Amino acid sequence: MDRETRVFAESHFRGFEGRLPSRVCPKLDRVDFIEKPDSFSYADFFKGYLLPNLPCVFSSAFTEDWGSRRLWVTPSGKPNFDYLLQNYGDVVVPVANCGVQEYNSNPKEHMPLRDYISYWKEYIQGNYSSSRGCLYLKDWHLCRDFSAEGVFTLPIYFSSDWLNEYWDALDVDDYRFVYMGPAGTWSPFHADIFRSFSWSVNICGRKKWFFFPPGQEEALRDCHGGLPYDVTSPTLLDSRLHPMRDRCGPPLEVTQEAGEMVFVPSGWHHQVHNLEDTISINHNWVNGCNLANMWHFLQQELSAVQQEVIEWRDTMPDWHHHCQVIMKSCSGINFEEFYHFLKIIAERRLLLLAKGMSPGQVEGGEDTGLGPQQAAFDIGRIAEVLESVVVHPDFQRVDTSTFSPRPEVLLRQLEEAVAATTCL
Ligand SMILES: O=C(O)CCC(=O)C(=O)O
Ligand SMILES: [Fe+2]
Repeated sequence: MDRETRVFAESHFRGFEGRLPSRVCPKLDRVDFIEKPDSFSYADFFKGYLLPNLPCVFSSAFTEDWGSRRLWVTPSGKPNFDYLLQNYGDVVVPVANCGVQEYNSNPKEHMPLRDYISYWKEYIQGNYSSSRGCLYLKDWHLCRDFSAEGVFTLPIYFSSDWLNEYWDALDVDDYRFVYMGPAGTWSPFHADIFRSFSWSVNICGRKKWFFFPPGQEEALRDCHGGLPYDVTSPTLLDSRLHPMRDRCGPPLEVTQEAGEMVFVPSGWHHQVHNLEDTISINHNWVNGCNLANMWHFLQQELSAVQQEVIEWRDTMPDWHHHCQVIMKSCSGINFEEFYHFLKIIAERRLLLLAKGMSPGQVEGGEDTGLGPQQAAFDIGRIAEVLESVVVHPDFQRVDTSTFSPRPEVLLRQLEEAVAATTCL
């Protein structure tokens, strides 16, 4: 990141004064298409899409040199089943049944990739129908199971990715996925985990996306307050079932072709349909631009848990602690782990700046690859969110006595670093 972009970004966030940036969205009637890699810089993406939280599509030129686009695909553009079987046949993958609705999602089972590919071939032979239903391989952690070297190259635009940086540092999990399925498979209406961003590249095939800017989903709720499962369903036109539907504009529609890369902004609800046999690589990611959205989402999640178990509040001595335990099991993270996430990223950035700012080492920045200006920006964003975390009554109830450093100490270190980097 260059200095001018950092100054621009910091004044962008100052302008919001604590309001959530993702809630402010201009009316859009189309999604920008970025044609040429050579004339589109990280700063262009950062200022044009990441900061304003707007979707865009990158042309297939951006992924031309990915190994998966050669090796996973036949010359006629279909999934290369033989290659996938030879290289990954034994791995056990999660598979969703698109024909069965379970709440607002689909039930999942696990099977070896070779069994899924047998099913897929049968499905094609059966004219895109099978007694086993419509099965979609979703959320396969390819990078956790295999080296993904040569499969894809992380585009620089998406390289400030704290979620995967955090999980890599802990060596437990990641948010890097492969999806594959025949024409007709689809992902129901949702916003991404923790209000993360996502990026998605079609290795082969085509997808149709329906996007709604943050907040618009409220008008799609049914008369019981539930969000729709399928926004293309004719039931949405029934005003008794969806009384606020006419307050929501039509979705932004995008058709993503083979090789193209879609940027999904934070908190935008979307629904995705595979129009052909499709394989995609999708990552979820969080950074300084959507960190406040993640924190806001976690507060909402805790409130929802508290509402569910409110009747026990006065009789259960450690009710607040139980709410955090339930939150962790339902959402995958609670306030304690969120602090740990902030701490890991903050300490890595402080270290980077300490190295980067010493004489002769200004170009140091090997961790994010984005240099000291990015590190300084990151520290400012973490400081702002941590300031809100430490005064939150439910965080104050968390036992932080064994945390190292204590949250107030980390906050002070960050504030000192912010002051020291103003003229960087
Ligand atoms: O491709 C799909 O089926 C879903 C992708 C998605 O929801 C995402 O990348 O956020
Ligand atoms: Fe998504």
